[in-house]
Amino acid sequence: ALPSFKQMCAGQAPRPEDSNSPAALRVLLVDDDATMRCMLEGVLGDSLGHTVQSASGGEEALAMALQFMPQIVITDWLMPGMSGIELCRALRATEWGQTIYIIMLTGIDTREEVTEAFEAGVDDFLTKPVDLRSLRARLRAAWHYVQLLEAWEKDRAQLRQFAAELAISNRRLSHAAMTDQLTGLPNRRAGMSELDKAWSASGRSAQPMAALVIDVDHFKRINDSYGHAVGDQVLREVAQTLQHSARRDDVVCRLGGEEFLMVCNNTDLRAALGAGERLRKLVEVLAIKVGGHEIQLSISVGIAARDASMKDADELVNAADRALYRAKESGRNRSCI
Ligand code: GH3
Ligand code: MG
Ligand code: MG
Ligand code: MG
Repeated sequence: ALPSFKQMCAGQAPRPEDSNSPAALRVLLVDDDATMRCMLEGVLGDSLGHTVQSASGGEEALAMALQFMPQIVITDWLMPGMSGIELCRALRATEWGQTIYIIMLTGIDTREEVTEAFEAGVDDFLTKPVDLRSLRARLRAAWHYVQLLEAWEKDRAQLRQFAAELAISNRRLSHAAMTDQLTGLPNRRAGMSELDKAWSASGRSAQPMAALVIDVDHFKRINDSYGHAVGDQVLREVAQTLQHSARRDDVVCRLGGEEFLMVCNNTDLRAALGAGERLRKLVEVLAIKVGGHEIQLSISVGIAARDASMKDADELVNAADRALYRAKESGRNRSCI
């Protein structure tokens, strides 16, 4: 015979508000027997202080579980419609149902059936008539499981957050490592990497490519006449002009000082010379206004296109450097190949 509701409530049940007792759990009760549901609701809810919902069958329980997200399911085995064991399998087949602590509470109790229940995924097995001392003891085990699970989920969420922040800061760092502080252009390292990429692509596609090395003429004079800060501003303006006039396929970087590199994909010597002259003329007509001064300047451009004699991208840049030297030697403000 089942103990009366009053008898059960008289038990020394730990309540969530006691500091040493389990916090309230979300418990879903599943039993086709209304008396049983009522009795367990009384014990678990009123007496132990858990949050309880109950269902009279497997299908109803499954639908409820989706809304209620129980931490513990206590289910009967034999019910009309979906049985407790089928409910258990259905829950375990979902992602959210994997971690629910399932207690089978049933009159069925042969050795094989107990095994079958565990095979279906239950975590604990209790037989009717329910012994409340045993139920409380097993709920304590369930509670420990829920605590560990929640701690683990919290750690995992923190770890995910940490990984996301790390990824953002890594992206920032690698962007900073590839960017020139003064001009915002790709720096030498980034430029050389673009050059290598372009070199490989042109090797694969058999398309031409070219490199332009650009140097501001008599830049030292600008620093000497107007100061370093004005010199910096002039470099920013020149960098912007170069970048804005570059085509989509071109990459402009600051090699250092007042020297820039433009990597031109799919560009032959003739087109590269056209590009160099265009840049040179753009800079020639610039009138940069800084600190009350209007500064005019020019650039020299050394140009080289990839040819069969070159074995790597360094040779291409060296050829462009030699062309730049010729441009300087022959009077500056010009493009040389
Ligand atoms: P040339 O026509 O032969 O290229 O003459 P130049 O004066 O431009 O060449 P040089 O290499 O003698 O001088 C380059 C100057 O650029 C010297 C250096 O102080 C200055 N410089 C290098 N980096 C920076 C920078 O970041 N900011 C400023 N303001 N000046 C820089
Ligand atoms: Mg039943
Ligand atoms: Mg210079
Ligand atoms: Mg220089």
